[in-house]
Amino acid sequence: MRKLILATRNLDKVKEIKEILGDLNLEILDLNNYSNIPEIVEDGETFEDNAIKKAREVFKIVKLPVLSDDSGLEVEILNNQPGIRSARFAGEPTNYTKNNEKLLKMLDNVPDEFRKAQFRCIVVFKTKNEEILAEGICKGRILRQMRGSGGFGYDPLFIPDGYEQTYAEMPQEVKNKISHRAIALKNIKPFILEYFDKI
Ligand code: ITT
Repeated sequence: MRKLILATRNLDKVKEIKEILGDLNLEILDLNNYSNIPEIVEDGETFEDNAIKKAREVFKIVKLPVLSDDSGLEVEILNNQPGIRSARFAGEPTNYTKNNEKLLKMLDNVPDEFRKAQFRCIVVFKTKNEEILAEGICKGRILRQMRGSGGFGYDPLFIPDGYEQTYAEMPQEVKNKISHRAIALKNIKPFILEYFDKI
């Protein structure tokens, strides 16, 4: 039974994870398929804490291999804010446009050379006997206005180092090769493959 449960309700993440893990020949479900799983309170102090918590809570209920993703944007001059608060930066419920507007306002008078930022993603693969963590980081900078309509979240404001387009302007296949999420998943893929090849 090659079933993997994504410990997320965020459909933007689900879409990217499914595209990136598409070659693994797995049946991938997410929490939108499990209405009995309550909202998980993300009260950890790090991406690792939150990713582990999501993986453990979902595993307890589904008892199938679980993959969680905790991710966000760290802006250097803002002491790595919004960080673990990226989803709800401008308040609840998550609103990507308001989050981007708040970020732009906070960086209003900040010159280009101080607009360095990075996306970070921690993924956790949890099975009955194992709990494996992997990380992916993508460094770049924050623009002065939103550009592009692809992707999600802070994508219209983020240009990865070595590129001219924002995450939201580049083709999704390119984002899925270079992104923080792509790197984290590339690092954890061998462990997922090993598990499913063994059973
Ligand atoms: P789950 O906890 O259900 O997985 P969530 O959206 O609450 O969903 P996080 O707590 O990990 O997930 O917060 C992720 C936020 O970080 C997301 O809402 C975006 O604001 C930002 N983010 C993460 N990855 C991103 C990406 O690839 N592009 C743009 N923004 C991203």
